Amino acid sequence: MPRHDFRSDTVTVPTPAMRAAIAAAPVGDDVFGDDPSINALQAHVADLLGKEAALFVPSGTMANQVAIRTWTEPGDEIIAEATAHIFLYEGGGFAALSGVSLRQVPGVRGILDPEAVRQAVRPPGGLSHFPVSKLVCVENTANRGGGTVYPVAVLQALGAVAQEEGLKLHLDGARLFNAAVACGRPIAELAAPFDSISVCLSKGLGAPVGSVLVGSRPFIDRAHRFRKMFGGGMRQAGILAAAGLHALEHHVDRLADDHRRARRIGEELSAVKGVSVDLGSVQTNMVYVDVAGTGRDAAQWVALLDARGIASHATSPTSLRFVTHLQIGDDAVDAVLAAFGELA
Ligand code: TLP
Repeated sequence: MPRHDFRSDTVTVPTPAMRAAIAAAPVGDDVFGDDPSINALQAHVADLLGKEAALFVPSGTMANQVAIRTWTEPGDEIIAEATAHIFLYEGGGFAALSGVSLRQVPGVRGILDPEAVRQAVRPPGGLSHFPVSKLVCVENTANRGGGTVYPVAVLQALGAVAQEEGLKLHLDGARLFNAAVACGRPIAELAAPFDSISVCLSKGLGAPVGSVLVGSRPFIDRAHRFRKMFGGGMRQAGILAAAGLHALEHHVDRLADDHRRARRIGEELSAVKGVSVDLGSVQTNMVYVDVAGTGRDAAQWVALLDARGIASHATSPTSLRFVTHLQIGDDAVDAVLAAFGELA
């Protein structure tokens, strides 16, 4: 039975054409700055995002953690949305690796309100009691929000708040290309308000490994030191960069297909008895499905679907997540809809 893997867009495997690009990649020792494929990728992503420089790192987690460490000192505080990946899913790295506290600001569908961020900033130069607010972290798309996309005006307002309050602004853009495709704006426009941005090549874009951290030349020069400290200085990793360059050339526009398929899952499942989907949150390649009304919990649904060759992920006792990606076609979507039709 074919296995349709909806657990995450991290499960993609390289296409034959990507494997050919990997095989042909010129490589060198990147700790010496000698890898032509990595240098080409870094220059290309910096240019795409309208920033001066970029740094290739093994994972989205490392890109975020290097950014946090580069902008802060122990005892500082960072601000993030209450369900941010940096807070929930990075092993407490902000505390362990940078020694900072994290102030959570609840958003709506994962989207921060700029004025709520302003309220969360510690009073400057005041009592010695407070940590020092240094950095605001934004996630676009917002994963736990449903894969939601920030309106450009909100990004600009966050930029203004950060500037007025004297804070730096970091973007966890693990799925920034999904956001750009969904809202039809140039990716540089979405990146413009930010001092640093991390983007992932190994999610919907389909590269096997790799993320890129982007910012000003002085920021990236300092980030180099922390990438090495965190063990992310790789050697002939141009074979990975070549996969990333291939993905950027061939797999960006097709993200619209992933979004269309997620939307179809959301719309059709929301009509199934006992199932509910917040359709307003289905904006890109994710669908969170509430199964509370079906008489089965999320773990039972995962097991039932698994027996039919469909892998999904329980994100709470009552919620399942389906993520569409490079290896999910219309047949896989049909299989999910048929399974719910028969089992619900
Ligand atoms: N997200 C993964 C899991 O870690 C939850 C997923 O399946 O969605 N930022 C965001 C917004 C992410 O969603 C992820 C991965 C990362 C960063 C981390 O990327 P990696 O896995 O490359 O460290």
